[in-house]
Amino acid sequence: MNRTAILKSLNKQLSLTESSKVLIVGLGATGFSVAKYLQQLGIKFAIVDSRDKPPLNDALLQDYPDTPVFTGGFDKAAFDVATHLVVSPGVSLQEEVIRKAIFSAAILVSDIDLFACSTMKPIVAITGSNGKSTVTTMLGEMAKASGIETAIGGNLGVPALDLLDEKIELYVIELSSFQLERTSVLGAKVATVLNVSADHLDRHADIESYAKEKQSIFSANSVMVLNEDDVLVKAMEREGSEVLTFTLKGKNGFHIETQNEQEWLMNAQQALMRKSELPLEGLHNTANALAALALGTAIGLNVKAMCNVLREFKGLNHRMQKVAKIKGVTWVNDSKATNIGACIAALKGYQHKVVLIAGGDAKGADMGELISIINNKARCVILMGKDADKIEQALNNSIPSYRAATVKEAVEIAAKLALEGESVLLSPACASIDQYKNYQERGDKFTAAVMSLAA
Ligand code: UMA
Ligand code: ADP
Repeated sequence: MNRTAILKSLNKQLSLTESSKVLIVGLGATGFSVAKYLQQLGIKFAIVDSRDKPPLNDALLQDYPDTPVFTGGFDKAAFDVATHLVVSPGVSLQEEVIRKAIFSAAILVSDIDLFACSTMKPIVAITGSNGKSTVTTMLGEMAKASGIETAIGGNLGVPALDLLDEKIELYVIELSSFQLERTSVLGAKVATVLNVSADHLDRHADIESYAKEKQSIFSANSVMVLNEDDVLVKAMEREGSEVLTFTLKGKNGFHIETQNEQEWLMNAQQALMRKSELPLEGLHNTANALAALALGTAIGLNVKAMCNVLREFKGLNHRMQKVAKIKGVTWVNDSKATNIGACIAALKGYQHKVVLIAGGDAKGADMGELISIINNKARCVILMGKDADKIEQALNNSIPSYRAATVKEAVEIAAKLALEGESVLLSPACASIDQYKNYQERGDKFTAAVMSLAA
């Protein structure tokens, strides 16, 4: 779309015009992408960030030296003059100054709204508590293998606005509940909620309101791809919409079936590929593969190309990633397991006992839900981070537990405890931000500590 068409669309859908005054809240990856976008369109903006020196401050002022940037708090005067707020996903909408500005008529929009107004190309939108990045990447690869110019991003890493390019024919966008709660005009051609389990309950009132934010990924005309095995997701089905389903338990839609003693990934009666051809371990990854096949089918991708991508898909770093096998002990980095659902999925996959390293910021979740699977699969746990106490109290001495100050120390303790034939699994069930920059840093420090054991 050219500038004139984008401005027309922004005006129509978000009442945003060249004379609007936009306040960007948060100078991270999202805020920077919004600044670049507005600058190109010639729309005035200012930026606020509660940090004294946000990481992208210098880069922004170098590129756009005249931008008013207010740091070290949320400057009330900047909110008072704003006609529109673009609030970064990491900033809560419950901040008083934001609530007041919206109450007195500032229009809340997200970077995803701006993105959706700036392209006519089809958007596939993917959310869920777990598996978003894996399925987004799988589908992106499938579309590319089918010969379609495809861009993938969103919560996955590259902000949606940075993906905009005339040559792109399809956008595959991962969305978090935070992005969805502030988005109103997405209009995805195909959308999915992969699953819903407790996460981000420090920001959402309860799991129902969290699920409701996820549900808002479906626009009136979206083809819905739904997880038949998840009660909260299944309840999102809307009469009159085209629906495709995937299941590990049932025999409808995209599912698993045994034929001639082989398990097959199926679409209704059609056998697609053998389950044993999937390199990714864990039943949750079979569900992810079925979801990607359903999404790909909804946009008309070639079945052969989709299956070939799944045959080659080795998984993303920090998700059940095998780091090393040392003296018969396998070390696994699942640092991206930042909630209970991911940790449960990891533990379920084991037939032998593991030494589990867990803990960090539980984000308001009830750690009690983890205990039966931990007791079943772990021989002992090593706990760290802000909510180590919470997990220890829930465990109530049912298995031995140890404390570590850092993930490096946890590795050193695990090396003394793990027996030949066991695995040491970093699957924290918690976010990392109480101790680390992000889950990547936590996972990298785990890997480095394991490698120094190997050396
Ligand atoms: N900030 C404040 N006050 C606050 C909180 C944040 O001023 O109270 C500022 C920070 O100082 C920061 C800025 O807001 O400078 C923006 O931070 P942000 O946290 O919104 O992060 P971005 O850099 O814009 O990255 C966001 C997503 N981050 C979050 O949702 C927390 C990234 O997802 C996403 O990749 C990126 O947009 C591009 O779309 C990361 C994530 O952790 C991977 N997501 C969560 C998850 O997956 O569980 C939801
Ligand atoms: P997200 O982007 O939703 O965080 P990822 O694909 O990055 O999802 O995986 C995050 C964590 O969730 C990893 O620990 C991974 O092993 C686990 N996981 C992936 N898919 C699923 C699923 N379908 N159900 C439960 N856990 C999953």
